[in-house]
Amino acid sequence: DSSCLEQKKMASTVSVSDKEVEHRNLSDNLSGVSAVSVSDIPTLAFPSISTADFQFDIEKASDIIVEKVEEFLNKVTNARLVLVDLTHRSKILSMVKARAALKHIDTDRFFTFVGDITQLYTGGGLHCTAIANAANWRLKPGGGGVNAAIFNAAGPSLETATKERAGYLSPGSALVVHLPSSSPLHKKQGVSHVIHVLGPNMNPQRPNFLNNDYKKGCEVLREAYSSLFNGFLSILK
Ligand code: AR6
Repeated sequence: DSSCLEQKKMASTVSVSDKEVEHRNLSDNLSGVSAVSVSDIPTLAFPSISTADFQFDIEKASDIIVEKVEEFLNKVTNARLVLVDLTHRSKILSMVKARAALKHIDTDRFFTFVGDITQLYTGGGLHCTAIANAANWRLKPGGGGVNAAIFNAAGPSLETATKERAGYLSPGSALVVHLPSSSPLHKKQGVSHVIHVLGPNMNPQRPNFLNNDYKKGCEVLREAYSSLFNGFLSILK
C-alpha cells in the first residue's frame, strides 16, 4: 500500500526531505533528525483551530481548512503550510489529508505532521518560520491545549511581546507577534513569529459560546484561517 511504498522510498533516500517525514510521529522523527534536510521555504505550522477545547465539528473544520489552504496556495508560490497535531490517531489530520489528496493539493506545499508544535525542529527536523496558536480572547498564557504549550515553550518574552501588540483578540481575527531572539522557541526551534488566532467557540463553558450556530461558526472559522494566512503573508513581505 501507499504507506509501504513511502517506507521503501524513505529507506532508499539518503537525505530525507521535510515532505517525506509527513505523518510520522515525534519518536520516529527523533531517530532520523540528522538525515532530515532543513528547508528554507517559509513555512507556517498550525494546529486545527477550535476543534479540541472549543469543540468545533471536525468534519466541517476539515472542509474549511482545505478550502482556505487551497486559496492561500493559489495566491502565494514560495511558502508552505503544515497542519500539526500531537498523535497519529488525530482524526483531523486524517480527514484533512484525505480531502487535500482528493483536491490534488501539492504535498510539497501542504502536508500534515505529527508532533508537538513547540518542538518541530528539534523533535521532527521541520524548520518553521512561524507557528500558529489557538489562543483565547485575553491572549493569556495557560488554559491548556496548544496555547499553554506555546506560551510555556516560548518563555515570558512571548507574553510581553504579545501585550505590546494587543490586549485582546476577537473571534475570527489573528495577531502576528515577533518572537525575540532570546526566546527558546526562536533559539532552539528557529521560529521567528507566533501568530495568535481566535477561532469560534462551541463549548458552553468558554466565552463567546455560539450555541451550536454553525452558520456563524463556519463563517468565523473561515475568517480565522483567512486572518492567520494573511498574517503569515505579512511576514513574507
Ligand atoms: N502541538 C500540536 N498540536 C497541539 C498541541 C501541541 N503541543 N496541543 C494541542 N494540540 P486546543 P481550541 C492540538 O484545545 O479548540 C485553550 O485553552 C489539539 O489536538 O488547543 O481552539 C485556549 O486558551 C487540537 O487539534 O484549541 C483557548 O481558550 C488543536 O491543537 C481554547 O483552548 C487545537 O486544540 C482554544 O481551543
